[in-house]
This record gives sequence, C-alpha cells and structure tokens, in this order.
Amino acid sequence: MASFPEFDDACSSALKKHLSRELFARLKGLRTGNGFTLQDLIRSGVVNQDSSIGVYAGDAEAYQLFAELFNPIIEDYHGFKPDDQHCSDLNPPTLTVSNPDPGGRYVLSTRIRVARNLNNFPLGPALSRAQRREIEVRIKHSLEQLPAELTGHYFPLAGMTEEVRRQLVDNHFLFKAGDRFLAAAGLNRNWPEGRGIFHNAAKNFLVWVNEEDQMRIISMQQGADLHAVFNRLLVALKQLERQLSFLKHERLGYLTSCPTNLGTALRASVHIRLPKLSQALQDFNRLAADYQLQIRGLHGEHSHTAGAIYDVSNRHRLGMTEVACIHNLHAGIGALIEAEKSLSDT
Ligand code: ADP
Ligand code: CIR
Repeated sequence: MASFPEFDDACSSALKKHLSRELFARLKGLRTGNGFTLQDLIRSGVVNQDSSIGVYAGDAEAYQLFAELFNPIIEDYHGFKPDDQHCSDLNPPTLTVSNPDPGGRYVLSTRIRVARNLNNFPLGPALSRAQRREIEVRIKHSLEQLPAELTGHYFPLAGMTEEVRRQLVDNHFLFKAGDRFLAAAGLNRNWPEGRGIFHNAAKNFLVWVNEEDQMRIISMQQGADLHAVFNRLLVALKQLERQLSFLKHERLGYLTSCPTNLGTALRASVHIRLPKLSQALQDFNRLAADYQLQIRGLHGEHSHTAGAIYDVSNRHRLGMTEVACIHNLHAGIGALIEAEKSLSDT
C-alpha cells in the first residue's frame, strides 16, 4: 500500500476525511520503534470502507509520530484539541448519581468498562505472539490476587467449548470472534491464543484479555444502579493498579489501540427499551447528539437491535474525568426516559 488508498464515494470515515494526499506522502515513510507504519495504522479503514473511524495505533509512539492524522480524528470524536490536557480521576469524592430508572421500567442493565494496556509493551496491533502470551500470564496472575466479591476464574478462549463461548457472547459477557475491523488492524493474529475472559461467580465483574485492548475491565448488572456498578469498577481498578503498570500518556491519558477510547477509556452504557422514542427517529437522534450519547445495537458495536432495546453510552472519553462521563450518561438517560414518557402520554 505504497500509494494513496482508494476510498469509495459512500465511505464517510474519519480516516477518509482527514487523510489528504499530502499528509499521506509526508507520513508514509515513517515507522515507530516497533516497526508500526502508516499502512498498518490505516489498514482497517481501507479494508472496511464502512468504518466510522478507520485507524488503530500499534504503540504509544504512533500517537506522536502520526499525530498529524490522529489529532484531527481525536478532536472530531472527543472535542479534544491538540493543546487540551486530559486528567483522569480514579479517586473521586463520593459519586452522587441517583438511579435514573428506580422503577425499572426502561433500563434493563448497566455496564461500565475501561480499557487498559500494559506499560512497556506495544498495543495489540503490533504485539508479537510471545508478547501477547506474556501479557496474558501477567494479567491472569494479577486477577488471581483480587479480593472478596471480585474473586473469580480466568477462562482462556483456546480450549473453551463452542457452546460455552456462544453462551457467553449471547449473554453479553464475552467479545465476539472474527470482528473484521479488528482483523484488518492486526488484532486477531494467532487467534484464539492469548485471549480469554475472567469473571467472578456473579458475572458482575469481568475482564477481557487481549481483544481490542489488552484489558477491558468490566462491571455490569441488571437494572440502572450506576452507583453500584461504578463503585465495583473503582475497587477493582485500585486493586489491579497495585499489580500492573498501565500505559498512560501525559496528554492523552490511558492509551488504547482505537483513538475513540483514549483518556478515561471508559464506556458507561445502559440497555434501554424505548419503543416510542425509537419510532420518532429524528427526536431520538437529536437527543443523542444533544447529550453526546452513542447508540449501539443490542450486541454492541456494529450490531443491529431488537425489541426496541438500545445500547446507549457516553461518546466522549477524553478530556473529562471518569465521573463526568458517568454524569454525562446519567443526564442523557434522564432525557431519553422523559421523551419516551411524553410520547407514551400522547
Ligand atoms: P465495548 O463496550 O467494550 O466497546 P461492545 O460495544 O462490543 O464493546 O459491547 C460488548 C458487549 O457488551 C456486547 O455484548 C454488548 O451487548 C454488551 N453490553 C454493552 N452494554 C451493556 C449493558 N448496559 N448491559 C448488558 N450488556 C451490555
Ligand atoms: C470503525 O472505525 O468503525 C471501527 N474501527 C470502530 C471505531 C470505534 N467506534 C466508536 O465509535 N467508538
């Protein structure tokens, strides 16, 4: 891919928008210390013309070396400007969000996850097979030290029966296999080796290992108790940070392979049933935009939905604290529920 990539007329990715011929010519000869190139960075968006973003970083250095491409994509997605500074806060004062749906009429479940990668390793797209295996061993070891309600077991994907794997995916606990966006980014190499899932007995605390990021640390449960879900995540993070050193950038916060996850790397989502509002699509989309929400399907990113149930989450993760991300979602859910109620009354 030495020449400028072809983009379809229908392609509307951030990559297409921000990769000019001049920029391509300027960046195409560069490579990071791990050998990660512009071609590696854009492959997912070139192969998958329906990408919304289309780029992945192979290591921390890529965010510096290819900043001319990353920065405008990051600014478009998060509203974070090149001289803005991210500030995570995992020791917040008490989180005071009420349950946005105490009657349990709209919100089926709540999930908050953060992405993490380990210091002194490349990100997933540039990991060697041996490095991926070493990361799995380190993470597994750290998970074995977790206390009380977080205690659980690690289940490697290799050797898991198809039936068990399918069930975990269908029940929203495990990542799906064969994602074409990740495959083109080099994130599915040597699959399923080095990948797996940890969960406690209640399956309300889970960790994905070596999917899009080396760790996706997840707290989830039925209902809309954002407070309980967030606090469980904070307890787990505090424990894990004693064992593991996470990859962090002075300006961009926690580093992730996809630029949409930088900063807090936090996605707080609810599964919410909105039968009326989802019929009034313009209103639904306007509210989502006003409250900076992202709407996904019932089985996560790039999935369709069923039964008028949507995955609604905070869109921005960078340039704001973790608590601000949760407040953002909380306000958005409140507005969606109000709109659903008023449509039901008419
Ligand atoms: P991520 O949040 O890590 O970016 P996905 O969008 O792929 O990942 O979603 C991963 C899984 O989490 C999917 O099965 C999705 O349905 C599930 N999920 C997301 N939010 C919720 C929620 N609030 N309740 C239950 N499952 C959820
Ligand atoms: C894409 O470009 O569509 C995929 N690589 C996924 C991008 C991340 N999604 C998102 O908006 N958070």
